[in-house]
Amino acid sequence: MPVERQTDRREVLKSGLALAGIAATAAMPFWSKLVLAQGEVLVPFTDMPEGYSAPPVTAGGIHFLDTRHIDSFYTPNDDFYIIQHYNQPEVADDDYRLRITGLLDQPLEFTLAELKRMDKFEIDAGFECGGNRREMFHGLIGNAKWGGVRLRDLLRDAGVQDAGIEVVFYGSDKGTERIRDVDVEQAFGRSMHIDDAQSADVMLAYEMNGVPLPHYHGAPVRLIVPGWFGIANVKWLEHIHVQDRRYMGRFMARDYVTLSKIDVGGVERWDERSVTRMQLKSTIIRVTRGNGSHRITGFALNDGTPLESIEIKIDDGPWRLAQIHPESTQYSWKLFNFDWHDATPGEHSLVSRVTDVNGHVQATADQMPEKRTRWENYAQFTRTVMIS
Ligand SMILES: Nc1nc2c(c(=O)[nH]1)N[C@H]1C(S)=C(S)[C@@H](COP(=O)(O)O)O[C@H]1N2
Ligand SMILES: [Mo]
Repeated sequence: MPVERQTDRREVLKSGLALAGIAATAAMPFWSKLVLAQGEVLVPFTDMPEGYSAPPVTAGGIHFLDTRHIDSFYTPNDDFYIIQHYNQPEVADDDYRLRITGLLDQPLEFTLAELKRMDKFEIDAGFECGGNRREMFHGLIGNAKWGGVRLRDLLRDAGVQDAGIEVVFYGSDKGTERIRDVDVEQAFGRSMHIDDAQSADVMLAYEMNGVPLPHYHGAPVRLIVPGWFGIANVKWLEHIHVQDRRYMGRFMARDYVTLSKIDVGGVERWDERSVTRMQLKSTIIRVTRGNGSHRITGFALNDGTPLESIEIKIDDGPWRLAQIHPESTQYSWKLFNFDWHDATPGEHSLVSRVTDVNGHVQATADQMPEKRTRWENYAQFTRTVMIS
């Protein structure tokens, strides 16, 4: 079947939505509220266990969304997913210090008050855990407005020397790691190439949705790397170090490493690479019924490349264009909906796919590389529902 998609570059460029990373064709004349209307009810997924629910937030625990209940563009702070690999350190605002060290003209140290006096930067960014997966119906996701300072402003003031090519970010949470046969204490650490670290969107956030960063999300300061998987966003950030060689800590080089068989310059190789930029992905999260019609809702995430379209396929029908939520911005999640007017009683399969402006289309399960690790699950995800 032909894809319902018209690309008129002029239209796209004219539209303010193009700046928000959405092609004009994917914008829509209407978008009803994310909150269910009076009388609108969830249609049961037959691929979901009866009584399914997401666990509540608990100290030290992990939390994920019951994606059927997403009803706001910004995820409420107390429902945003939570993942940490060590402890959840408590850092008092007054005791907080951020140190920037390494191959710099001027090593720097900041208090929280000093960071707050600098030029403020805000950005909408949604992200998912690299380990997000179907078992939790892809609920390791969230979208927030982050407020803080640009990392590149701090790096500029510190003066990165030519030899400084790698920027390492350490949290104040620590654990014991067995490396070969030695136990050593390690802080949570991640790194980036200096060019990535100096991009205009990378920031140190002390606010989440307009209030101070909550404890579980890394208070008082965390890194936010828009367009990257959650693992990049180091919480409880206390130390940034610029060095002349690759950092090979657990979360860069051993864990959050995708092992997959891919084409490497014409040779099929088992490749290992760090989980970094988000993959092109969309997922259907709910189906509702109200006012005599059905509505399919979902989310899409990617690395910030503008989107061309999000489409829905019902059973063996054609791909049909879904509508993207108008608040969407380049790095936010893109919530989408599709009004399904011709639903018939019985069980149906539903799947979404997202396409970016470079023509990359979300992979089907069959098109996914052979993969042996649990990270980066971005294949098209078929859901089944029972229409009564
Ligand atoms: N210091 C620290 N930062 C961390 C982690 C961690 O264990 N320690 N977990 C990472 C992972 S794997 C994810 S998915 C995100 C989750 O951020 P959130 O808990 O605010 O949603 O934080 C990242 N930052
Ligand atoms: Mo994660």
